[in-house]
Amino acid sequence: MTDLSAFPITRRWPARHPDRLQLYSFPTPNGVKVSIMLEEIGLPYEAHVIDITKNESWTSEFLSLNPNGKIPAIVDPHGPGGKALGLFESGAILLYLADKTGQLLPADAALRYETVQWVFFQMASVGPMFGQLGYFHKFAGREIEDKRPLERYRTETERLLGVIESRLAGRRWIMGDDYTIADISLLGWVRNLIGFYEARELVDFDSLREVPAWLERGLARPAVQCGLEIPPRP
Ligand SMILES: N[C@@H](CCC(=O)N[C@@H](CS)C(=O)NCC(=O)O)C(=O)O
Repeated sequence: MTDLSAFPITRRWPARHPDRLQLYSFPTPNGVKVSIMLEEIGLPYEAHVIDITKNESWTSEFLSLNPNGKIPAIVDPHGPGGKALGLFESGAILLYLADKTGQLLPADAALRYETVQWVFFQMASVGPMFGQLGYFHKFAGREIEDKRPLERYRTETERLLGVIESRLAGRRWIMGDDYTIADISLLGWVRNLIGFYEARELVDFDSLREVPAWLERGLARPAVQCGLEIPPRP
């Protein structure tokens, strides 16, 4: 039987199936990247809900796995060299799972780096900028009278949507015919922007052609539908 006792997180969130990959997450745009990926690749896993609305990602047990206090994080009992591996940062986890299973990341070196480039684009630009737009449009920031921060993130979000729109022209997925981790990294964020953040009109989403069609294709995938709900909200 696999022993995960070296990971203090398992004391608060015990593994019922320690030989399965352990996912610590919440169904947010960053969290669902990993659950969608796991559903797509068919790797057995056990999902633990880390309720970020109750600050559970700031508990000492969670911080022992991710000192940055953010979901998602994983423990793979069957990591490199057969040793258990803990990992945080959704982009790093997507790359790890793609490498581990040989799925959703092209084997050709040039195409691989092109895919990684789009994952980094999501991590460095789309996530942080859309997230700030959400804060200033829907959450506490909307009370702020000075609308310059909202305007700054609205403009930047529209610009980033334009980058994705251009990339998708003539392509079914970000990398063309093949659905990859680049799509997985972006789908939840674009969905969240027009859904949970209620920014559809604000960013003139309906003026786009390629992005809405790509989002619809992505959301039609059974693994995406399933992953979006994992782990279920308490
Ligand atoms: N760059 C990180 C960002 C993770 C992140 O921001 N997670 C948010 C949820 S989407 C979180 O855990 N927030 C809880 C908090 O800050 O209290 C990643 O992609 O994994």
